[in-house]
Amino acid sequence: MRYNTPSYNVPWAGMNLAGDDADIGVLGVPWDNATSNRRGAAEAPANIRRCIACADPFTEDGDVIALSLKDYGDVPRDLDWARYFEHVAERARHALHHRFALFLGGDHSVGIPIIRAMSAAVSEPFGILHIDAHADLEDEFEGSRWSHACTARRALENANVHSDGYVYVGLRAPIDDDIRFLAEHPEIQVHSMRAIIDRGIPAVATDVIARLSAFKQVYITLDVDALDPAYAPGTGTPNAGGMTTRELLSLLRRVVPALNIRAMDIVEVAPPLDHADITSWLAVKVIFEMFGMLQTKWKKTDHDDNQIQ
Ligand SMILES: [Mn+2]
Repeated sequence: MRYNTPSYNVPWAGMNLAGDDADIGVLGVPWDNATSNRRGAAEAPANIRRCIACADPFTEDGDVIALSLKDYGDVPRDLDWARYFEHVAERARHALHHRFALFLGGDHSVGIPIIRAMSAAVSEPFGILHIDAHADLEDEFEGSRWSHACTARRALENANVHSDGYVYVGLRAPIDDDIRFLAEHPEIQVHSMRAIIDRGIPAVATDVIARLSAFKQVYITLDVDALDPAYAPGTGTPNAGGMTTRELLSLLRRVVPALNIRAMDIVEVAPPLDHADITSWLAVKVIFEMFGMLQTKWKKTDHDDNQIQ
């Protein structure tokens, strides 16, 4: 693909928009009824797409993003929470037909139907890399089992999600059930924010890869509040003392080539709480770098496959 025109106001920065055989499937889930503090995450999918339309389709290595992409749009608003989650799971199933699925939240509760759909779509257990300030292991929060504080707990109830395939990076805000559940499940790998600072990202990434390489497929759930509010201020439940953008990118740069990342969500971006779209642009950066890493990896594996044939 040749890139020769500035892409202002061009959907997906002029990436190759294709049909059902596209490399990547994208689904927006504009839902923030489950947030416990400040809302606004429902505006993220539209705002992230708006930012992307003003970006250039390059990675920071200078690679043009030449992957094909199908955008399934947003799951339309529905005030019936159960019905909405059914629709999310149904639409997620379509996005998961692609080689890589990208889900744009929404608050973190949208991970509940998406991970359920992922569990139904695969035939064996898959790993989850959960990057977050919070463990989201509450059995119930504010009277609901679908709070954004319950996402990991609900994820672990799926047939193909096992606690020994669950890895956290960035934790620094444990509460009630988080503390109890993690004490009862020492097999869950936890890299707290303090451990990340003490050990550094390369050592953490090595442990993440060692654990999750036992799984043929891995799902990444990225809550932007894993980052320090200095880097991601536009989020509903910020927590100081988090990762830098570069630490996050460094982690992804190590784990993505080493594991088969099948799908990813980016949740809790809340544009109304943001400043100068810093947090939406962070999401754009992560998305473009992810696409670049997948593209490089697929080019190599497809080439190797062809060599074998
Ligand atoms: Mn969080």
